[in-house]
Amino acid sequence: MFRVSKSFFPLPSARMGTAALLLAPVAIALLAACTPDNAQSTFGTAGPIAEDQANLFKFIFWIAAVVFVLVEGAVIYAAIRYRRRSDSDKLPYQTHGNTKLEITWTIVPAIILIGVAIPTLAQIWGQQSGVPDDLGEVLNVEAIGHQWWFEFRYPDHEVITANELHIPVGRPISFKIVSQDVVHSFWVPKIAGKVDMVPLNDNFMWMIGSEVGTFYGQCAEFCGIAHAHMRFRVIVQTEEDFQAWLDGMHTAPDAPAPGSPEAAGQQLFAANCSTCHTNNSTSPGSYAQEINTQQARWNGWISDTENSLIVSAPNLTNFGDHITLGAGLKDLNQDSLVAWITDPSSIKIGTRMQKHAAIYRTPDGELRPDGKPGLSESEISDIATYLLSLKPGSGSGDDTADSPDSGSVDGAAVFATNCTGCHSTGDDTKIGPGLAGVGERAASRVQGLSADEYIEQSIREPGASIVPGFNNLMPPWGHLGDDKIDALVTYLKTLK
Ligand code: HEC
Ligand code: HEC
Ligand SMILES: [Cu+2]
Repeated sequence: MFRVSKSFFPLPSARMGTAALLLAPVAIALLAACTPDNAQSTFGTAGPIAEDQANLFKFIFWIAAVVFVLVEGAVIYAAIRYRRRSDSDKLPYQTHGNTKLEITWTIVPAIILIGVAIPTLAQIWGQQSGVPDDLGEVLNVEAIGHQWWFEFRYPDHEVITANELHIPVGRPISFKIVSQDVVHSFWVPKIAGKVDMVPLNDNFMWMIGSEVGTFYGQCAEFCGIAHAHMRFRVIVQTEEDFQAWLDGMHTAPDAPAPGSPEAAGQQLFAANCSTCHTNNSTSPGSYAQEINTQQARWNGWISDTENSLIVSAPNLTNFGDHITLGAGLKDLNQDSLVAWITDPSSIKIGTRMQKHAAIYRTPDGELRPDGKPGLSESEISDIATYLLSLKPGSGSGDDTADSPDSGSVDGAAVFATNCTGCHSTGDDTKIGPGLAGVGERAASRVQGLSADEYIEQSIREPGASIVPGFNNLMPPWGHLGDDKIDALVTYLKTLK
C-alpha cells in the first residue's frame, strides 16, 4: 500500500511554523506592492501606455484564472471522486487515444492563446513603431544608462541632466535608449513598460505622462552591485513649467559673493570634482562639449578601470533644483549631500565616484582605508552649500565667478574655476601636466606655433596636439569666449 513517506515533508512542524512566520511579512510586502497607490505599482497608472499594459495584464490574468479554476477543479474532483477507497479497489479502466478529447484540448488552448496573442502583438507593435502622428508635438529624449545612474539628453533643446527627467504633461516623448557600459533597463512603472538599455545598440520607446506629478523610475536589469540603487524620477510638468525648466537649464546661476561659503565651495569643486562632473552646461555649445567630455571621461576610465581618476558622471548643472541624490535614492538636502561627499557608501555602495575620485585616495594613489575624502568637514560643507546654490540665476549668462566687465578678466580666477581639477600650477602631474613653466616650453611644442598660439590651441582644441605621455582627456574650452581665453593664456605664461 502506498503511504506518504515522512521524507516528503522533511520540515518538523515547529520549523514550518517559523518558516510561515518569516514568509508572511514577505507575502504581505509583495501584496502591498500590488496596491495601485504604491510608487512602483503598475496598477495605478499615470499614462496611456502603462494603462494599456495594465489592461492587457488584467485581460490575460482573468483568462488564466478561469483556466486555472477549471483545470484544478477537474484535478481535485477526479482525485476525490475516484480515490482508492479500500485495499481491494482495482486500477480503473485506462483510456488511450481518445481522438475527440485530444482534438478538443488542442483546439481550446490554441484558441485561448490566439486570443491572448492578438492584443499583445498589437500593443507591442503599436509601441515599437514610433509615436502615432496625431498625438501632438513629440519631445525627443536620449536616455543613457551608466553604472549606476541615468543620463538624459534633450537634443532638440541642447539640455543635459541626470537622474531627474522632466517631461511636459500630455505630450508624447520619444526615447532613444542606450547604455554606456553594461545592459541596464529603463522602466517607469506608472507611465510605461520597460525597455533594455544595451551598449552600442539603440532601442526606442515612447510614452505620455497624463498626470502632473513626480513618478519613480528604476533600472530593471541586474547590472552590478548597485543595481537596486539605480533609480530616477520622472517629473511630469505643465507645459509652462516645463518650458520654464528648459529656460532655467540655459540660465547660469549668479556668481557666488566673494568670500562666501559658496565661493569657497566653487573653487573646491573645480579642484576636486570637475574632472568628472560638469556643472555649467548652460551656455550655447556646452551641450556638444559635455557629450565629448563624457566620452573622453569614459575613454579615460576604460584605459585603466582600476586606477583611473576620471569616469563619466552625472551632469550637475542647476543641481540645487534637484530633489534627489544618489540616482533617486535620498532626498537632496545639505545633510544628505554632506553625507554623500563624506562617504558615498553610507548612501550607496559600490559607486565609481568613491572608487575613482582622487579625494578618496592617498597621495600615492592608494584608496584611503577609511573611505573618507581628504577634505575637512568645513570644506565638504562649503562644497555642499555651493552645489545647493546652483539654480538658474538672474540671467546675466555668466557661468564663472569673474569678469563683471570685459577687458579686466582675471585669468587666475578662470583657471581656478575650470582647470584645477586636472592641472596643478606647479610641476606635479594630475590628470594633465603641471603647468609651471608652460610659457617657456610652449614655443618649442609644435613647429610653427608661437608660445601664445600653442597655449591658445591647447585650450580651444586640445586634441590637435597631445602632450607626450598623456591621454586625450582634456575637453575643449572654446565656449569660455575670447576674453577668458586671452586671460588664461596671459595667466599661464606667468606660471614659473
Ligand atoms: C572620479 C570621478 C568623480 C569625481 C572626481 C567626483 N565624482 Fe561625484 N559622482 C561620480 C559618479 C560616477 C557618480 C554617480 C554615482 C552613482 O550614483 O552610482 C557621482 C555622483 C555624484 C552626485 C550625485 C548626483 C545625483 O544626481 O545623484 C553628487 C552630488 C556628486 N557626485 C558630487 C561630487 C562632488 C561634490 C565631488 C568632489 C568632492 C565629486 N562628486 C567628485 C564620479 C565622480
Ligand atoms: C579633464 C581634465 C582637464 C581639464 C579640466 C583641463 N585640462 Fe588641460 N590638459 C589635460 C590633459 C590630459 C593634457 C595633456 C594632453 C593634451 O595635450 O591634451 C592637458 C594639456 C594642457 C595644456 C598643454 C600643456 C603642455 O605642457 O603643453 C595646456 C596649456 C592646458 N592643458 C591648459 C588647460 C586649461 C587652461 C584648462 C582650463 C580651461 C584645462 N587645461 C583644463 C587635461 C585637462
Ligand atoms: Cu542598471
